[in-house]
Amino acid sequence: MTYQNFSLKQLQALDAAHYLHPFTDHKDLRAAGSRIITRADGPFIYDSEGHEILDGMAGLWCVNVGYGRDELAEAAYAQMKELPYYNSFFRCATATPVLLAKKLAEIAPAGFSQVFYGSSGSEANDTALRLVRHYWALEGKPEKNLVISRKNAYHGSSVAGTSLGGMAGMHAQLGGAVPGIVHVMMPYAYELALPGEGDHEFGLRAAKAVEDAILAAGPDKVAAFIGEPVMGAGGVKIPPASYWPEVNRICKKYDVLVMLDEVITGYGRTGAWFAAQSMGIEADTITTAKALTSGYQPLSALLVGDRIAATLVEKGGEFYHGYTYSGHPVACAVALANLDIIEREGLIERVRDDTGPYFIEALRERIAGHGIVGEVRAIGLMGAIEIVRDKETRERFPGDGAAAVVVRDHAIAGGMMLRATGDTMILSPPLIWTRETIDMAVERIGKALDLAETDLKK
Ligand code: PXG
Repeated sequence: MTYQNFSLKQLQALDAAHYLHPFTDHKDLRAAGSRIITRADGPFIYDSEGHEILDGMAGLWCVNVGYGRDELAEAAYAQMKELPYYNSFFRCATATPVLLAKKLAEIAPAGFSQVFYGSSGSEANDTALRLVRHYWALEGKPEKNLVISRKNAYHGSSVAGTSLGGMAGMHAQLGGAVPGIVHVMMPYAYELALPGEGDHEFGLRAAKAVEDAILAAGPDKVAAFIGEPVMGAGGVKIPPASYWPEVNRICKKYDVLVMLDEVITGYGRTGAWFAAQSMGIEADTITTAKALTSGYQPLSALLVGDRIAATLVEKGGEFYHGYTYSGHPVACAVALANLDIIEREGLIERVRDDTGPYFIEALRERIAGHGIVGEVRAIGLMGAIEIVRDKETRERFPGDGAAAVVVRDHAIAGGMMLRATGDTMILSPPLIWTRETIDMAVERIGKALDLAETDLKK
């Protein structure tokens, strides 16, 4: 049964009848009908009607090596033929996750030599939460179990992921978060800096909120701080340079662990394997998923720092945690082939030295001056465009994010896929983008902004 036998209308009817999509208003979707994406190649996706769309989001922040990589399909095929599955429980292992763990230890920041696998970022953050609490219990401090996070953080959609995250709408539907998680202000200068407050001072103040939360609870009650190096789903919020060093200093001072969520930033996005390296952040766990396989297979890897790993090994006792697909051999085979492509094609160096600097320059020179753009910002190949009614006062359009949806819809109609988060447009393209692809994207975004401005200022 292939989709070619179905018209778009038929597929949309079946979709409406049977498929509950993630993060979707199901009533709204049934009125609009889904766009059906049928194939993809390099930086482009194609829908059932043959429209070619430049994918400014790398799927959902994941397809770092771009589409159409036969090599990854072949790695999966070969592994499936040889051994499609066996578990890593009961003193067993398969070879592929072992070899991938060795590779991850080589590319990870110093002090990370162990890995725990899952199938998604949410699962990896569940693991991270349970692991840091287990760590303190093994150290004889089970009461040191509070985790500090940030408002608007995104750490996944499982119960623990939602609880760790700071999305108000998600919490409202949770009906009871995992206890022992508190949320402090995010390091988002564009909206939260006080009049006259510079970026540097703002970054220190946002970090001080972490210290205040530690002191409010008592340092002997606080297990860890969790944060994305750059808040992704929350709107590519890049903290001031003063923020992370100060958070690190504070966490060290009170012996609070740092759980770094690199589900988006991991595997090249910021111009280094990990943002821990490009941004100089010290961490005890690093959550990774998405671009580990460039989205060709579901896989997550929680990188576990030596401090925690040493305690697990020395103290022993079973850590009652794991998933059927922890260390899935097919997903791990694809990850190995994917990391090989990233390395062989020098994609990280390209982002660091060429396309990353070109990307921010293109946004600054050709987008920042637009009448409805309040700010552009980027790190590596991850960027944001703030949509405002008034550039000077930073006043937003009415409708809480409705304006960004207008921009997005014009962009997609003009062959450019990007995301709208609140009043922010976000971009996180495949790392295979060249200067020419960036030019194409910026031109299409500029046109979408023009059309949106006309609509919005009517
Ligand atoms: N941490 C971070 C930082 C993420 O961005 C997760 C954890 C959870 O990963 P899984 O694989 O469980 O989805 C994510 C996921 C969006 C969007 O709208 C972002 C994510 C997922 C879905 C939508 O930008 N990020």
